[in-house]
Formats: sequence, structure tokens, C-alpha cells
Amino acid sequence: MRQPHWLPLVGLLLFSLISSQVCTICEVSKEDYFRLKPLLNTIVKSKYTGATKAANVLLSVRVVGIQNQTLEQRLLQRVRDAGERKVTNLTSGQLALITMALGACHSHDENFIHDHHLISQLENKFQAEIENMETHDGNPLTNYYQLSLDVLALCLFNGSYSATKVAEIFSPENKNFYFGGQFSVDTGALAILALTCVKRNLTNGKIRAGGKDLERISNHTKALVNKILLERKEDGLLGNAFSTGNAMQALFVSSEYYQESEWNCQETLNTVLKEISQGTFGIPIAAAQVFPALMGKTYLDVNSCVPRSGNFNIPIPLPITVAPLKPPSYISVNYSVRINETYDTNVTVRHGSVFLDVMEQAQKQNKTVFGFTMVESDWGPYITSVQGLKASSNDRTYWELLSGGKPLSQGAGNYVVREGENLQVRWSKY
Ligand code: CBY
Repeated sequence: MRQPHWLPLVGLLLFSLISSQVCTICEVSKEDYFRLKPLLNTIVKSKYTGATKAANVLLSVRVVGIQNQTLEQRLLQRVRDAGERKVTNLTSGQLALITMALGACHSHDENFIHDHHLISQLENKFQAEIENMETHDGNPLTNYYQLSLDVLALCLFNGSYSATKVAEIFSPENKNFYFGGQFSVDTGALAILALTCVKRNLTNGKIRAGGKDLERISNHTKALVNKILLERKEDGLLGNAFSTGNAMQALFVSSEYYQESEWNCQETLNTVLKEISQGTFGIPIAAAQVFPALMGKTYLDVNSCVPRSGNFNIPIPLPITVAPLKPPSYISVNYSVRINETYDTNVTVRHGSVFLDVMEQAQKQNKTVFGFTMVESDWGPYITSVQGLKASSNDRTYWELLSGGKPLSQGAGNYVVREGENLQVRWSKY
């Protein structure tokens, strides 16, 4: 019997309808779970002194559905400490992360959010960010990564915010999406997650808005998606290894804005797995930020978590084996501070030293020229001043770290230096 001639056409139509609905989510297959072990190790081994670091990790652990009472209790303790004692000292994004971590997966900690008025405090902090933008040439107190976290947390946990304001500030051309002219993939990704949440609430009638808000939010999302796809590297990474997890989450929730052919999710996933095996995500915050995406999850899933029992064997931290004492070997590097002039020196440090060791050594040589201050951030030490000259969010100034004239993609506490390298801290504007 002959097929009716229109049958292939119907097939084609059905196929295109279905494929435009499919979410481009790829995730690590069960057989490959063992490749995530280094991430779990990093997460379990860490001491967790900082509350926001713990919050970021708790959020990921919960969203992924890892069931581990001891780990969760340990993280919770840290996060609660911050929520109880020093909310005023927290930045808006830190409070947003703490709120999301506590609120994730309908645990009992939701009461904590309520009892400590975390949502109304977050509303105030978000407001303060916007007021600072109004008085300081569009510069928030912190940055757009944190403003995105604020909107995300307020949106997910029924705080109040204005969709019109959100549509206004998250315009993709806004300077806060760029550092020194370079689009920040991390920032764009978090903004997409926030905008998607707001869009969902507008569409399902949870919040009301002016007629143009929905359209503007959709347009912003589409433009940000395109900017992220433009930052795709040959190996599939989006931005760099540290932004890729966030970017994958953003692309998971925004698949209506790009064609399947525009992003090969599997390729990105494979490269991330390779990076894991090379030890790239060796600090807890890096492991936490990449984990959800690898399991096909996003921060928008905090209200619909599925526990994943028995799938992971949580490693028990092994006692650290001490290597037999070898006499240390030394390397020498060039180090300079650049403001308008450049101040040079040569420094000898132990093999395996990090950027910060070089800075400390130089400081010992000459405190006036190489003296510096730092604060502990979730990603390790952040350099706040050199020669007494302080970085400022209001002026968009910071101390940039470079090697051979190229900006580093790791902070001072993690970047391992090599013999003969030309290292620099440079007074820069972003
Ligand atoms: N988190 C935040 O507020 C940070 C947001 C973030 C976009 C972040 C990257 C992304 C992330 N996933 O967490 C960010 N960095 C910002 C906003 C900034 C700016 C901070 C100032 C401000 N007003 O908030 C600024 C000044 C532009 C900046 N980062 C500077 C630097 C350099 C720090 C140098 C120093 N003085 O110590 C540095 C080292 C770049 C350089 N070459 O100088 C840098 N950042 C790096 C490398 C990074 C990545 C860290 C990767 C790593 N393995 O250590 C980063 C993940 C991150 C942290 N920055 Co910034 C980006 C990346 O490479 N993908 C919210 C809070 C609640 O936790």
C-alpha cells in the first residue's frame, strides 16, 4: 500500500513542534557518577569557616538531592550562625544565598527565614543597591551578580520586588554586565535565572506588572542568552571553567531562545568532566557552583527537589598522607605593582607557591612599595589595597592580577606561580 503523500510533511511538522519544546538539558549519566567524586571530596573535606561559602554549598547539595545528614548539619550550623548574628554586615547577595540555602527543598529551616525576617531584610538590601545606583552613576553597592541573586531569592520565596524595576535595571547593555569591556558570563547567567523566575511569576499571575514588562524581560533574556553563546570556547566551555556551570543552568531554563544547533550541551559537559579530573574545581565554592548543572538541575528547582538516595557514595575523607620531607626547591619570579608607574622586583619563593606568597615576600622586602591588604572571600583572599590605594565599587576600581600581561582566571590564594613568570598587580577600572 502506498503512503499518502502528505504523511512525511505531517511527520516533519510534528518533529519540529516536539523539538522546539524539548529542554536542552544534558546531565552526567549514572555510569559516569564516579567522575564527580573529586567534587564531592572537595565539598566534604572543607572546613567551612565562611557562612556564604557554606550557603552556596548547602544550596547545591540540596538542589542536587545529595542525602548526607552529617554534611548538611555541619553546613546548616554555619549558615544559621550568620542568619542569627550578623545580617546587617552581610552584602545583599550573601543574604540572598543564605535565604535560598535555608529555603531550598521545603526543609524545616523555612521557619528560620520567617522568624528572622530574612525576606524583608533582603528587600531592604536590594533597595539599598538600587538607591546606590541612583546616587553613584549607576554603580550598585556590590555588583550585578549579587543583584541577580537578590531578585532570584525574592522571586523564589515570595518577597516583593517590582517587575518594572527588574526590566529596567537588567538591560543587557547595562555596564554592570561587563568588566573592562568583557561580558561577564557568570553575571549574565545569574541574571537569566532571575529574569526567568520573574517571567514565570508574571505569566502564572503570581505577580502583576505593566504591559511592557513581560516583553522587555523576554527580550533581555534572549539578548543575554546570545551573549553567553558568543562566549563559547572551542572546547565547549562557556566563558571559563568557573562560569560554565552557571551558564549551563541559564541555558537549561532558556531553551526557547536558542536553536538546539547553537549549543552542544554534551560537548560542554564532557569538557567540564575533563576539567574535574584535572583538579580545576578544587575549592568548595567552585565545586558547588558547577555541581547542579552536571546533574541537570538549576537554582530554579529549589521548590521542587527530588532526593537522590543511594546514587552517590559520599566519600569519607581520607587522612592526609604526609609526603617524606624533601629539601624545598626554590623558584624566582618577577613581580610588579602598576599604578601609573611600575614598581618592579625579583622574588624567590618555594616551588608550588601561590601568587599571594609572592606578594607577601615582596612586602617583606619593601613595605612602602609592596605593602597590601586583603579580605577573605568565598573564592579565597581578595586583594583590597596596595600601597594604601583602596579598591572601590563606587568608582569601579580594583586590583587586577596578571601574568605575562594577561588577567588571571584564579585569585591570589589559588594561582600557582612558575619559575621566571612575570606577575603583576595593576590598578584597574572595570
Ligand atoms: N559573588 C560575587 O559578588 C562575585 C561575582 C563575580 C562575577 C564572580 C567572579 C563570579 C562567581 N561565579 O562568583 C565577580 N568575580 C566579580 C563581581 C568581581 C568584581 C568584584 C567587585 C565588586 N564590586 O563586587 C571584580 C573587581 C571585577 C572582580 N570580580 C575581580 C576579580 C579579580 C580579583 C583580584 C583581587 N583583587 O584579588 C580576579 C582574580 C581577576 C583578575 N585577573 O584580577 C577575579 N575577580 C576572578 C579570577 C574571579 C573568578 C574566580 C575564579 C577562581 N577559581 O578563583 C570568578 C569565579 C569571580 C569570583 N572572579 Co571576580 C569569575 C570567573 O572566572 N568565572 C557573590 C557572593 C555572595 O559570593
